[in-house]
Formats: sequence, structure tokens, C-alpha cells
Amino acid sequence: MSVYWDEELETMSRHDLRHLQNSRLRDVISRVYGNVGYYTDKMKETGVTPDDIRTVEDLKKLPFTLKSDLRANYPFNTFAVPMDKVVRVHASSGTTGKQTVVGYTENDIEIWTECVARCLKNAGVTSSDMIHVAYGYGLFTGGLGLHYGAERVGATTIPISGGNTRRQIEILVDFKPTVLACTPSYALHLADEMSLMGVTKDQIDLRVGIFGAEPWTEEMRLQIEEKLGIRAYDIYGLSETMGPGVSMNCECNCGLHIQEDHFLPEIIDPETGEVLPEGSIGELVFTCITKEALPLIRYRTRDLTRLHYGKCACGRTLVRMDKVMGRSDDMLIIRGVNVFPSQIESVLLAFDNVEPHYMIYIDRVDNLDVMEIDVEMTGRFFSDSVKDIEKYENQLRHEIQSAIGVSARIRLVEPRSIPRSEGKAKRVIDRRKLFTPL
Ligand code: DLL
Repeated sequence: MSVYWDEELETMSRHDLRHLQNSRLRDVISRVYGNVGYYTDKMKETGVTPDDIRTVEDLKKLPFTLKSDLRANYPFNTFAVPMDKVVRVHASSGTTGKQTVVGYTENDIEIWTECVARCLKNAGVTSSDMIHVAYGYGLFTGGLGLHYGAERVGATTIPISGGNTRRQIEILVDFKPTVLACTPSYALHLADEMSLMGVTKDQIDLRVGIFGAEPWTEEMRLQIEEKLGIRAYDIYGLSETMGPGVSMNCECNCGLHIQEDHFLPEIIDPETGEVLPEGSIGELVFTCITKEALPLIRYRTRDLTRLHYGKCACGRTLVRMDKVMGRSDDMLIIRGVNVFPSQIESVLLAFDNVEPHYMIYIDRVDNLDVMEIDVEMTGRFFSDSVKDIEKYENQLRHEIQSAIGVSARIRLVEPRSIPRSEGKAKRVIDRRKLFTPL
């Protein structure tokens, strides 16, 4: 049985793939130039015409598209087809400003469905599986994105959506789905609630998790695998390019294969916008080469990662991206030092008795940045070692200081005292009010 969903495209030689990308790129550039006033104006301003863009190497001549450009053209002005060709819209959550709206033609939905089906196949999902889709259904792309892909694979799909955790657990026990799709933080929440309800992993049949929509560390992946007795896979995507399914790791777990026949990736320096050499860490930028309704050109994701073009042991030739380290706009600058929440997570989760739930607070006191971290501990820790709390806090403080170069006040808190999320987790509260959202 093949391990690929679409062997021809997933294992195509780099030479043939480049050829396909070049021709799709030329096509999309002439479509946006002809149909999207925003791109016509921007290209004219930059002095670039569609004839200047012949191959992927020419991409760097084009200007970037930013989230603020989509907001300025809210809701539908960046669409490249008339509204009667648009069969669906979704929107991104808009936690830091007005939401952005994305649209799909029938063909866009077809491509999205195929991309998610490929991802599920990467994780070994087949028509014999039953998938519990606990991503939110609605304007968020997670629920419907996974749903269509799961049905395309032929798996039995449970469209449970987010929330009502106890009912979700009842379904896990009674229906016995084999695949769980939700955010990694919600997977942990489900595991915790299961243990509170006295449900053990032997009472469920889950074997695979399809987790994404938020950054999560390798340490967190291992904890989820242990708690739920599953193999946890990482699925990546963003509404602006499509939704989930832009990339996904395979059984080798050495990066997430990007569906490069649809999305052209670049890595740039987030400060200067300069394209970085292969292997550098920087901001991921995508050009959608097959989308019809919203084919974004050089869209700046703000996600930080690195690309690997070497062939993967699984046989796929599609470029791999590292697990997302965080977003350039999540980067905290604390007393001048750049800190990513994922670095803190890695340190914390290497300690025994630390639960994968924490909250980082940043304040400015007397013109000085102060970081405080609430770290949730296991119940066992509090009953066994009350006298050791101070010692443990000191150890954690020391490790954090040596890993990131900034000191933090650590507060060990009781089990279940950190708020749980049903969607994307919020782990940082910056009370310095240094920036006002766009
Ligand atoms: O989160 C789409 C999605 C749904 C992906 C379900 C995976 C699973 P947005 O709400 O537009 O879309 O948010 C996109 O979420 O730019 C990343 O910062 C983050 N993100 C998504 N997947 C991952 C991941 C969906 N696997 C933003 N790892 C992106 C890290 C992720 N961050």
C-alpha cells in the first residue's frame, strides 16, 4: 500500500517541480495583475510587469503582501474573481486588529481538500480510521478544513467542533475514534479532564493526533504522546493561504513537508525583508500559485522557521520546514533581549512534575521589564515536597536565566489553576502596553 496520497506530485524530481512551479507562477501573476486592483497598483509602483516574472528566481522582484494590506482592502477587495465564483469565506480570528476575510472558489476548496488528504495520509490515516475533529467549525478554518480532508480520505468523520469537553470524552470512549484533530493545548486539556473523570487511555482507541494552529515544542509533543498513548503529528497552515494543510510532518518527524506545488515558500530576514540563504532561520513567506479567489503574492506569515531541501527518508521531495519556533510578532523583547515563549516552554517541560501549562506575565516596573512565570505543577509535587517549593523555584529560575539570558520570577501554582483553552492557547500577557495593535 502506498504511503503517499499523490505519489506523482509528492515525489516529483526537484527539476520537474521547479518547471511546474514556474509555469503556475507566471499564470498567477498574470491573473492578479489583470484582476486585483491592489496588485496592479503595487506592481506598477514597483515598476514590475508580469513579463518580468518568468521563474521562481524572479519572485524577489515583487513586493510583499502584509496582513495590513488585507485589512486595508477589507473585506473582499483583494479577491481575484467575481463574487459569484466565490463559494465560501472564512476569516481569521483578528485578536490584534480587524479580522481578515479569505475566499474560496469551488476549485480552491477542491485543492484544499486534496492538501489536507495528503497530510492525513502522511500520518498514516486511512478509510478505516474514525476522526474526531475538535477544531472549531465556523469562520476559523480548522474544523471545516480537517473535515473535508478526512472525508476525502474516506475516514468516518465526527464533526464535534470545540468545547463541551466532557461530552467529547464520552464520545472518545463510546465511539472509539482512532484519530484526534485539535490544537495541542486542547489535546492536553482533554487528557487532563479524562484523568479527572477516571477515564484511562486503555478505554479509548486513539492512535494518531493531528495537532496545529498554534506553536508547540517538541517537549510538549512528547508529553501529549505519553498522556494519550498516541503518535502526535504537526499540521501547519494559515487562513490567508488556505487554512490547515499547507504543511505537515511525515513518519520520519524531520520537518513538515510543504505542499510546494501550491505554495512557494521563501525565508526572509524579518527586519530587512532580504531573502536568506538556504538553511537560515527567518520569516516564512508564501506565494499561492494555484489559488483562484485569493492568490496572495509573497505573503508575510510572521512565522519563524527554516527550510530543508534535502530528500526526506520517506521519499517525498517536497521541501521541509522546521516546526514553527514562534511568530516574529510573538517575540518578546525583555530588557533588550529577544525571547520566544517556546524557549521558555522547552526549559520548563524538561523538569519533572511540571505540567505543560504555564503563563508568562511581563510588566514594566520603574522603567525596568519584569517577567513572571506561573508554572503549573502536578498534584504529586505539592503533596510530596511542600518544603522544596522554594528550592524548585530557584532551580527553574536558574535554568531559565542560563537558557535565555533573562531572569524571571517563578511561581509554582496548584494543578488546574492556569486557564485552559478550547482553541489556540494564550500563554503571554504583556502588560507593558508598549504597542497598540494596528
Ligand atoms: O490556525 C489554520 C490551522 C488550523 C492550522 C488547524 C493547523 C490546524 P489561522 O487562524 O489563520 O489559521 O492562524 C495561522 O497559526 O500563522 C501560525 O502562527 C499558527 N500556526 C498554525 N499552525 C501551526 C503549527 C490556522 N502547526 C497562524 N505550529 C500561523 C505553529 C501554527 N504555529
